[in-house]
Amino acid sequence: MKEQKKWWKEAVAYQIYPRSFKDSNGDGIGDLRGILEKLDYLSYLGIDVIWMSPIFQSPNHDNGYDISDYQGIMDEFGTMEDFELLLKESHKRGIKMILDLVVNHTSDEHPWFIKSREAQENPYWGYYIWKPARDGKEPNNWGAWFGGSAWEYDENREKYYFHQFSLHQPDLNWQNPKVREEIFAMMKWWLDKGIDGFRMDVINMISKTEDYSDGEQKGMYGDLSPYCMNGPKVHEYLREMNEKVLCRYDVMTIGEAMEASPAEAKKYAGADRKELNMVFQLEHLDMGKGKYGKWNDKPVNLQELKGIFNKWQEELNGVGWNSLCWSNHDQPRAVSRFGNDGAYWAVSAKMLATCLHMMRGTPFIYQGEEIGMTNAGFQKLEDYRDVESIQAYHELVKQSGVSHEAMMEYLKLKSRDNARTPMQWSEEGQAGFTEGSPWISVNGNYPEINVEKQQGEETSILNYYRRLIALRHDHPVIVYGDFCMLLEESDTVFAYKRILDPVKLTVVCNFTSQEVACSLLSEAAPVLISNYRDRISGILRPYEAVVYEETSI
Ligand code: TEU
Ligand code: CA
Repeated sequence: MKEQKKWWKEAVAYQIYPRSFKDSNGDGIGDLRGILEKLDYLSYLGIDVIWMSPIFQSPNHDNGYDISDYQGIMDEFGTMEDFELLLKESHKRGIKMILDLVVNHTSDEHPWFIKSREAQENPYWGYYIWKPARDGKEPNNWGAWFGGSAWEYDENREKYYFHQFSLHQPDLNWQNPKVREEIFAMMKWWLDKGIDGFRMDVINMISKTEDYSDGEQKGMYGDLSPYCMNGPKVHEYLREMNEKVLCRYDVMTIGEAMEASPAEAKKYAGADRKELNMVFQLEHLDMGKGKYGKWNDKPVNLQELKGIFNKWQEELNGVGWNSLCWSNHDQPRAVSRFGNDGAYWAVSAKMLATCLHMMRGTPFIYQGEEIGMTNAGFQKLEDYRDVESIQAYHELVKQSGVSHEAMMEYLKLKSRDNARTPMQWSEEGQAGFTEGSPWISVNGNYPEINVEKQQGEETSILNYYRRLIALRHDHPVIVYGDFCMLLEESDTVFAYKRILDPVKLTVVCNFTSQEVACSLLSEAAPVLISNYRDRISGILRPYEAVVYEETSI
């Protein structure tokens, strides 16, 4: 089937976590003026779209994913004028801007929730999910994603409200048409300001089943996923959103869809479904869960990783569109997790980039990935800022008997704060991120790993990303070619073909720190890009990646 051409299929996106990107006024917190200062850097990198994590008013229990005013800019980030200027300046450079739409829940300081918890009945009572106690306790055993029960008692209403995330993030009641109307109006307001789309936070969790019975016991609490993920009305709501809002604009929409299968993804992002353009499937990032969920030190299993990518590439072929990412603000750093942040740091970062950027789908680069930023390396619990990490520490160490040492190791490997240390701009103090004291410590390796240094080195990771991005823009096969896995059985090499007649790409990546023999290496085929300067016949060196481009006549 011939793929329909769309700008968002041809784009490379870049995710900014504003709090940690660039501080313009010395208060230690990144802000919109800081992003403005770095727009020329993003132009130089060559990306087409910026996705900004939430910039709205928020008490910041979850760094902006708890919104108290959807139409106001967070004071620490700047003003609406700053935003308008940033949008204008981005557009001037041909860069589009998408915002984070967080509408599964609001902050508990949102005026809707403040009204909703009043004792006196009012229209906002029905904006959130309230249930009476069961035997004087929580309505059921569901546990929240960030630890603890998913229910919080409110004395005014003498009921419990439901929150899938922290207790400061009550879930909105999407069943209420008024709630949907408010959200749709807010979306239009932003789109009319000229933004180019939305990344939709946990959008597959907005519809809950009617069934509020206990979930399967997992650790201390019951599992709420079957009751809240891909719920009965989620597609109805998204079609309504599309019909009332999205279809009127030429925008890019990506729904975050945790634990969604390709079959589900086809419903959210099927070309004919009139819902979203694509989803963030996080299956490869969710790999390796154990008894305590993601909190463990299991190594990455390459076979499993390949299997997941293969499945998504194949199943969405011709019917939906993939997004591609190695990490985001919720994940460890890609090079630390999937590559090697020691001896093979640069070469493995480039290999990972090659492997992802040559696949079919829209790539998302998470800030700092393009210079190979690594995990934070925090030694003390006090270094962490993330609500999920801190709550998990307390729950697992104090209540489940995990040792302090083990948990500190798990945090080093998996904490979301690994991705949230300040962007490393230069070798100046605080990595050139701030002139003050940063809200979270900078990674101590900034004198070696920073933008300024890599701008000056032809063979840097940064310059390699620039080439990959440019290649996607010039080579339709990278965007629209069919995907076909090669060497499926190999547990060292990740290889695939991309075909758009008459052009064929062969992508070969060694995921190990060993030399491996590989039958796909060719002496004759022209090399499109590689992270090694030369080639050894029949052998891939540690983390070597090579892409061949052949044209049949
Ligand atoms: O993330 C969805 C989500 O469930 C993540 O919290 C994920 O489970 C976890 O981070 C992996 O350890 C979105 C946002 O991306 C995240 O930053 C928010 O905290 C969350 O929703 C609530 O809005
Ligand atoms: Ca600031």
